[in-house]
Amino acid sequence: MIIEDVRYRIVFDSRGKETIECEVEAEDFIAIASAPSGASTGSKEVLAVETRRYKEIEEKISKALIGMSVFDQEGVDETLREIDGTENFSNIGGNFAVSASIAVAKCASLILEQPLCIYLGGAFAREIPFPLGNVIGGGKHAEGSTSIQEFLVIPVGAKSFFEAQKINSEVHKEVGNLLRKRGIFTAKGDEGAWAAQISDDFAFEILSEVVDRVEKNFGTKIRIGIDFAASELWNGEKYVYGDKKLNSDEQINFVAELVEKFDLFYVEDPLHEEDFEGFSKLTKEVDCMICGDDIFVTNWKRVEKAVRMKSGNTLLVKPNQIGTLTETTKAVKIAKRGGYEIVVSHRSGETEDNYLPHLAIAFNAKLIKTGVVGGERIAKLNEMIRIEELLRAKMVRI
Ligand code: 2PG
Ligand code: MG
Repeated sequence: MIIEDVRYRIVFDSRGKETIECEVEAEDFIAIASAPSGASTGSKEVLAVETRRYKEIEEKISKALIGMSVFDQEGVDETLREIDGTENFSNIGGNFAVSASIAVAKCASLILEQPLCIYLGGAFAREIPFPLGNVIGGGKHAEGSTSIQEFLVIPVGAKSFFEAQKINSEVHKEVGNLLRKRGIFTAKGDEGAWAAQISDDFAFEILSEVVDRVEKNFGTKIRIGIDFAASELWNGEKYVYGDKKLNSDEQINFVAELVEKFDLFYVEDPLHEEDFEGFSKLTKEVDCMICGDDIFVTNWKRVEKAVRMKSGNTLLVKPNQIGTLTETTKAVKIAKRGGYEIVVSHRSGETEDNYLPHLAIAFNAKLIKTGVVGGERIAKLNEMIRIEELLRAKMVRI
């Protein structure tokens, strides 16, 4: 069962930007995986290299991987690291590495005629994560809209993934209707969330009103979450929200107040990417999922530090932040051992690839963050509906 060929091609992502996909061939099976891309990236993420270098990199990677066992995921990932030779994949690119790493796993699961989630360790998976739906967005995903990057909803009372996604879609639609009714022009940001020239306070007001209404209609509890993407708000000294500027302690108080006022279920990147101490302080203060994205960048060394310092209680998992499935899995294991919850996440620039829900099942994630609308987001949500049917799984207890 050896890898017979590894090929790359340039394709496009949901922002219309070039990205690469990798094709791995073994035993007459061909698997394809592509690399997503972020807009609010952490500075410690591995780097994506330019797509125009694909022929040269294809030659390097295929030379190294052809002849290896398609089932030797760790060996493949170590080889990708070796031929790159840098800490941040600046040589062959995290985008080339992650697409090869995932395509190899997909190819192995095809040969075994197993769903990817089962191949990756989900044989005992009987739980489906809740969808974390982005309904109002700003920051780097829609400049001119809210300062907070994402206003999210979690239908914590839903009985199935299908029902949960139905509720998230309804909230999304109703938020759009309410904004229009109030005479506010809206468009969609990179992840399909509503973008409008409104303040964060107003976004909370609109969202709370809609959540109350949809909760009543469905008879199902819905909670709110946010992604501050605070590194983008941090100017080196303060967090900048238009005219308002907050220092670290003020930001912690502000976040704690929001958690209290809106009964927030989930807060991502409330502080900038180097503030492990701030994460630790806030986590102690609030009863809420405090999730690290830019601060952890799916890097097990940073997760180890976080666990040691009790910085946050939830790990955001984005394989392209670290470049290989093996290292992604290692970060997840360390986080879980430290008592952290797992949230598997898309990027703002995505393709139609649908491996993400498989990872969420294999890692027994509590939430999957993959938007609410838009073809590239729906590709993942619909795949989770298929997985739910296949596993006859129940929602994670929340
Ligand atoms: C985030 C992500 C996805 P990006 O900040 O969590 O929502 O955005 O891919 O732009 O980093
Ligand atoms: Mg984030």
